[in-house]
Amino acid sequence: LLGSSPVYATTPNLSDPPPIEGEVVTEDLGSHTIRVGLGLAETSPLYISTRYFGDILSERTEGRLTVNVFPNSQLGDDAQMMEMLQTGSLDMTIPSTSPATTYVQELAVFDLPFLLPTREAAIAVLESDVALGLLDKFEGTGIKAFAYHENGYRQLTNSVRPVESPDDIAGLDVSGLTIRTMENPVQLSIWEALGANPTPMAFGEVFSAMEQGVIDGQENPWSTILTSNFHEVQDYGSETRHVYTPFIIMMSERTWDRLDPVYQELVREAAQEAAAYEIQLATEYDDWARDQLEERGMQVTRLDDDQIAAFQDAVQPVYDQWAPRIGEDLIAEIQQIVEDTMND
Ligand code: TK8
Repeated sequence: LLGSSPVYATTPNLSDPPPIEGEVVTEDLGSHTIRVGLGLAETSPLYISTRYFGDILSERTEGRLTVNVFPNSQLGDDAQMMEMLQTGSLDMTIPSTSPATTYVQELAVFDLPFLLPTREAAIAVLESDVALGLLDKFEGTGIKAFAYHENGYRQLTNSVRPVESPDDIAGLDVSGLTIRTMENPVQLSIWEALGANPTPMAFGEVFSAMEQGVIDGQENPWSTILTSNFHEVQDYGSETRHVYTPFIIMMSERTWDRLDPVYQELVREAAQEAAAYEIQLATEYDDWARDQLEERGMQVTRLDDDQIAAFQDAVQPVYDQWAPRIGEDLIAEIQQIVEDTMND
């Protein structure tokens, strides 16, 4: 369960969604209610953009397609919701790539630490043919994947001590931090390399695990840390930016098959438009969320380049261990996009 405090009244100066234009399908091609399950809270950029996704669809079908959004992991966690797509008991979800590697192993490229150094490069990668090609690999799983959304740069929080270096995680004279990781073997390797006691866990259980002291900390983008009220149980944050993992907007193939091809095309387009809006919102939310966390009492440690380099050095074994399995060529292609973007 997520924190219990009321939804925040304050939100950043978020851009309004782009006006919904495009052709309206006036012909009755059937009525459908599409249920979308999300792990994050109602205040998250992801929830806001998913509501926009629904608005686009109902606008363009004169209300024949409607979207109901279920936030806060109330229908299950990422892994469970993907299984529900396969059986057809849920229509859509937008999970992180990390648990989705169960279906498409190559998506673990996004789990590699410090791969996408700037947001500009990261977004170029999300929109690239290389990354979009990975979504085609869901073929045959019972899931149709449409587009990436931003989750964002992941940052470390904990309830024990400020963290400036991997040594602070490992603890020299004291015990190492117990850190919740996503359910993914590369994530586990990262936190082992940093000297933590990594504990894989579904996102929906993280708040209470921290509240009960089962774990010392977790890592997620500032926006998720804020909108999930993690600062209520985490005194320290560190701006590590160690991983940039995206979300994927996806649909049950059973639902897809029930839709008229005209509606299928609308769903695909709306997913892309929602993704573009979400990436914009997530970008606007990020620094603002960090500042809000500080205002709400979290001690946030900024790290300089040398300090970040110490984290980078410590996680080098993760590349040695995983690059061959993820695919050296795929990694090189992504690195090339990053380089091209940075040289522009
Ligand atoms: C939400 C998750 C979450 C992810 C995690 O369903 O598990 O920490 O960052 O946002 O996908």
